[in-house]
Amino acid sequence: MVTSGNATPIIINDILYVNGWYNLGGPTQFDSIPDFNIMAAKYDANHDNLINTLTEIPYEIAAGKRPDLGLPIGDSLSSISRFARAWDSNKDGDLDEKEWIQMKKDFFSYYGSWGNCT
Ligand SMILES: [Ca+2]
Ligand SMILES: [Ca+2]
Repeated sequence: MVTSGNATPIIINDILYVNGWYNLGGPTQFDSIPDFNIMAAKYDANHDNLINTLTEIPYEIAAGKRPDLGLPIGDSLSSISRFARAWDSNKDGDLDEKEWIQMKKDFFSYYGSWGNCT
């Protein structure tokens, strides 16, 4: 994942200001995360109605994507599989529906209506 600084940092009144840009931070790069029932229907390999955070989330399901960059997939999307374990509140290795919904809400709360968190 690429990040870059775009301007000269300055200090005003002992505060350092740095302008930066996150490659997947704009609303046009935001992707939607499927609803839990769609995930369970497509990817719940062991049919326990839970989504295993290590084995049942395809890398391509992402919070943000930049296919226009022409970079390898690992450099052009922010996969949910990298972050999902943080929402495994009972630490059983799986996300149940409640945990999945909370993850979607948390991912998109900062971006307001930019993301699809229905
Ligand atoms: Ca499962
Ligand atoms: Ca869990």
